[in-house]
Amino acid sequence: MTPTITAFAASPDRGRGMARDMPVRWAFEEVGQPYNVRLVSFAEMKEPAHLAHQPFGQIPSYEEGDLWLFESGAIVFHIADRHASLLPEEPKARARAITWMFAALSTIEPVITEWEVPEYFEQDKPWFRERQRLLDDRVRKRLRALSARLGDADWLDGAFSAGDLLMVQVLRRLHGSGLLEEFSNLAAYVARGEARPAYKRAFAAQLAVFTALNG
Ligand code: GTB
Repeated sequence: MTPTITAFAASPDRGRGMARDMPVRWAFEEVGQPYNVRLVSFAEMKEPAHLAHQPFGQIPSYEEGDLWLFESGAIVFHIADRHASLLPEEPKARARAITWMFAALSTIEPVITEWEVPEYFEQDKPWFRERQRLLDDRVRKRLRALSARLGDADWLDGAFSAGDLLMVQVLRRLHGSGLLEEFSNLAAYVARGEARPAYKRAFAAQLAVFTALNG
């Protein structure tokens, strides 16, 4: 059965691949699983039909027969778990790759999300610069540790895995900040992820939604 995911009918990111359907699309493309997309408006996301399957009224959700999932990380894990190529077979290597999935979402993403708040919503506040410096340093602290661990390797633990997929997707949110570029191996790591054919197909698919709407 072909799974169906939900995505923004009109993504506020204007097709930059920042919404959470992007890692799910990317995972599908990596494993070669065809998928359908149901586009939803902000109003539809808050209706009972959607809330029954995504309790927070957000995208993405995932439907495959009578299985409904939400949380992009859980969906990426589900896809990776059911197909070869995004998680190693060997149990310890698999556990380490899953650890990197959690690291992306639990250790790296929170400091980036916190960093985005004043960046996007509070630039008019008198304390903006001071807060921005503080949050820049919190992001740097995590990037420094990640950069030290990655070293000159291509991926975080052996072959490209779902851990790298989520990590690259999270780090992409720093594009344009200059912070990523302070760590040349991390900037190269993100570029390597974005150069993957599966990433490019996923990016093009979500961009096509924006282009169809806006010309
Ligand atoms: N933890 C959940 C997951 O990973 O699935 C988070 C899901 C989530 O945040 N979904 C957002 C959503 O549905 C879209 S992706 N928001 C609508 C709502 O809450 O009412 C977050 C997002 C939105 C916009 C941009 N952007 O414009 O750049 C980037 C990311």
